[in-house]
Amino acid sequence: MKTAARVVCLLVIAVVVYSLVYMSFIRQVMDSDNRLQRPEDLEVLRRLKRIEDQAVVEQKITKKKLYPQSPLFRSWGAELTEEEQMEAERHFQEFGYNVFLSNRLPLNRTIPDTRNIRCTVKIYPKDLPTISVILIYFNEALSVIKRAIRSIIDKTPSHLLKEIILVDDYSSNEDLQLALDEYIDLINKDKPGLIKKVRHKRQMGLAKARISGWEAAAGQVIAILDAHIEVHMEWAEPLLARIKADRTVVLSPVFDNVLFDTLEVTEYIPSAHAFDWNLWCMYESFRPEWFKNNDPSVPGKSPSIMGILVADRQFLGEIGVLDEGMTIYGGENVELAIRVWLCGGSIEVVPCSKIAHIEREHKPYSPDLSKPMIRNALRVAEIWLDEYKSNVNIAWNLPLKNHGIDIGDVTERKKLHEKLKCKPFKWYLENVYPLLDSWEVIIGYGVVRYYLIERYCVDQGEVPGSVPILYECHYYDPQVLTLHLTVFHSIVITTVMERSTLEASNPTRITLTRKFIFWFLNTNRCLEIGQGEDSYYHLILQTCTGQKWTIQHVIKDF
Ligand SMILES: [Mn+2]
Repeated sequence: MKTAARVVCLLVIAVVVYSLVYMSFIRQVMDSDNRLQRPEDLEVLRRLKRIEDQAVVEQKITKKKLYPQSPLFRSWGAELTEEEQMEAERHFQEFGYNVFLSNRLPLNRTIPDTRNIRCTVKIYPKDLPTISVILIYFNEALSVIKRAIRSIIDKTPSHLLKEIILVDDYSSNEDLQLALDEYIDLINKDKPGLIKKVRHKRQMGLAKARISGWEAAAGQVIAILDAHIEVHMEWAEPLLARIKADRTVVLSPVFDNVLFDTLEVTEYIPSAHAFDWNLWCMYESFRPEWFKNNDPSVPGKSPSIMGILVADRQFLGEIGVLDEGMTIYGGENVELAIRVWLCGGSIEVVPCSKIAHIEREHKPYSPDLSKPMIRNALRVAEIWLDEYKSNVNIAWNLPLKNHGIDIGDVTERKKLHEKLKCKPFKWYLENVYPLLDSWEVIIGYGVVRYYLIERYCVDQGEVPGSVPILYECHYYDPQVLTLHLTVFHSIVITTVMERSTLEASNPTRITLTRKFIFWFLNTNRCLEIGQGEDSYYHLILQTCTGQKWTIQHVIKDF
């Protein structure tokens, strides 16, 4: 008993001592907090902070900004010396992204895993088809290509990676010859034959470069990628598993955006790929069926493909790979997409496969890409769009006949169309891409001119919230309008880009007679021109005085 009482007594003493020590500690902390709260101390702290800030500001001021207008230096590079700025800007002008920074980042840098949580727990079969990864480039920065190669080797299971094929579309950069070859040799020493290089003897454009890669490939599956990418972990498995299940699907991974200036990776949410009648690419929502899955990791059907593509090598061959007749840039991906859908396959975007892709600030191919874009779009229209082909003319504001643009020989591709027994384009519009407006109600398009002063056109005006204005004709988008037949004898005027109305929430109704257009709103006023106090002519709404307008191209006489 005595021992037990002693133990209890000792325990009580221990608790009391511990409590006292603990409380004094708390007091001290509170005291020190109080001390910091005293006004005189706060003032000292504030002064110290001011001095510190001043020092930082002064340090920044000493670095003169050489290129205040350059997009490269908007949020990056404040601490660079003048020499470094010059180097960075020179590279940026040449490539459209931050090569200076790329050269200083590790080739195997870590990028954030942006996949949906459901992707991270998926388990894929071990016996997947092998993959040949094809990287297409024209004057790409060496460190960017090296990083692409590094990421593919590090993040693709080695038993699945058949090879990496570099396709150089006749780059002029010297370091893409010797210095790149040295890097290739270094890797091939470890893994003989892993990296191959195909170099064009003249520039042949994106479509031909992709075909060259396909021709050189031996893997069961091919992935045709840009060279300014880094693949994410487990990028290949979801693609290979999907193609193993169905060899007729052509797939796109989801791109994350690598900012052209800081090279930071920002997440893009998976969505379908689509295009407008210019055949410009854009993102589009997945179809309602996809949302019914309630699972963002499931592949979704897509009307089109942006350009990066993964497919069964043989299946792609069977349906005609890519159209060799496409030049430089643009439209070749839309051609592939339409052909895949019409001739026995389908296109899907795979959310669990992610690739970080640098979106350049400017493209180095050629200063004006609209020429090859138009030519390629007309070529796609001629081969695939059937009765809808004139929509491409409307979208680019070209006459329906005799546009005078050489689209090359299309007989081979038309033969392919017949041989594969492809469905009509109408089926595609109805079943694959119902969101693309078929434009069947358009009866006229082009610029709208005042009949007496042909120099001036109706112009969409400033966007957003545009109020149309009278402006010297330049024949570009904000002046290219389409006349839509909506109700009998009355049409709504919209631009190709965006609906523009003269009075908010009140579509402009116009009555038509023959080739002259009289404008007339619900209020019985007309769109006319009138001289303002500044002696210039302005677009005005007034009681109709019989002024007339003409539209550049008439589809149906009205
Ligand atoms: Mn790209």
